Amino acid sequence: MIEKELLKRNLPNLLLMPNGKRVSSVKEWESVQKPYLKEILLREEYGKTFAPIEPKITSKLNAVDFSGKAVWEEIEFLFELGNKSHAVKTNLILPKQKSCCPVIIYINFRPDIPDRYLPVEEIIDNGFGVFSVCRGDIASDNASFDKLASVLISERDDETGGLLMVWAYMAMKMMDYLQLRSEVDKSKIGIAGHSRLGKTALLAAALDERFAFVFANDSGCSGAALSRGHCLGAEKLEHITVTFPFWFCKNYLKYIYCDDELPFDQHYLLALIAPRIVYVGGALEDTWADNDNQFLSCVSASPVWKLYNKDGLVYPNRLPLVGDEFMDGEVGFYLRAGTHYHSRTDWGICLNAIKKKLNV
Ligand code: GTR
Repeated sequence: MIEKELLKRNLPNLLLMPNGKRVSSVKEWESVQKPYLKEILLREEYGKTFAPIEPKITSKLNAVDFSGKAVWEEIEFLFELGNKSHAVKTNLILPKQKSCCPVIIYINFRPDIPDRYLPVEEIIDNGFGVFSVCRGDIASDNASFDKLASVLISERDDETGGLLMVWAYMAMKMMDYLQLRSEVDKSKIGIAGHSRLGKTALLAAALDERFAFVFANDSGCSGAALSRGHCLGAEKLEHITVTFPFWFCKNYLKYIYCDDELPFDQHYLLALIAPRIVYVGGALEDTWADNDNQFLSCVSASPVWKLYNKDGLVYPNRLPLVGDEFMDGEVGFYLRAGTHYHSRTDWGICLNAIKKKLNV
C-alpha cells in the first residue's frame, strides 16, 4: 500500500548520484550525495547561510530559581557588523539535580517562560534543560528583514537565505554557546519547533551536525511534508510562496504551481539529518500540514538511515491513523487527535521516545 502511494508521487531518488550511480556506502553518501542534496535545497529553497559573526554574550538575569527544580538565566547575544547591531534575548533553564544534562533549543512564537507551546516544568521534570528564544526577537516575521536579519543581510539576491535561515542561524549560535557550558551534555543537544518553527528546527538540524535530535511538530509544507501529491486541503507552494515569500530565498518563488515537478522534495531535508534522530508530528485536524505527506517523507528518507545500519522509520504498511506513534526507529512519526498546536501530548511522545534512545 505504501509502495503505491510512493509510486504515485514519483519522488526524485535520494540515492541517485549526479553520475547516475546509486549510493552504496556511507562514504559515498557523506562525500558526494549529501553535499549535493544540501546544495540544491539551499540554492533553490532556503537560501545560503550567512557569514559567521561572533556575538558578544552577556548574562542579564543570573541564576534565578525556577520552581525549586531549575536555574533560570537570561542570556543576551549581541551581534555587530559594521554600523549595524542587534541584541537577542534568550532563556536558559537547567535542571538543578543533574550535573550534565541534555538540552533542547526551542524557537518559540512568544518569549514567555513557560508558554502554552513550551511546558518548561514538564521538560525539566523529564531531565532536560531548555534554551529558548522568540522568533520575533531574532527578526520580525514579515518582509522587513529587520533586527538580526538586517545585520546578516545587506542585499538579497536569488540565493540569499530567507527568514527560516535567519532563525536557524540563531539556533546554531545558541548551540555554539552551549558548547561552553560545563552543565550541558554536548552529545545530547537537540532542537524542537512547531509549524514554521518546526521547519526552522529541521533546517538547523540539517545544517548543524551537533544537533543529536530534532522534534518537528506540524511543520507541514516546506518542512517535513513532501510537496508532490499533496492531500486534499493541504498547503501548496502557491499558498506558502505568496503568503510567506520572505521565509525562503527568492529562487523558491519560481516554483509556484510546480509542486509536482520540483528538482528536489522535502525528504531531502530529513535525509540530511541522518543518522541522527528526527521525530515528525502531526495532528489529525491539521490537514493544512498534510499528515500523509509528512509520514511518506519519513518513509522516503529512511533508506539513508539504512546505509548507517539504522532503522529509519519503523511503520506498518499503511497510511497513519489517529493515535499512531511510530517511535521505535531513529526516524519517528506520530499522529495525535486535535488541531494545529504544540501540545503537551506532542512533547510527551517525543520526550518518552528520546529518553529511551539517549538513555536519559
Ligand atoms: C501557516 C503556514 C504554515 C505554517 C503555519 C504556522 O499559516 O501556512 O506553513 O507554518 O502558518 O507557522 O503556524
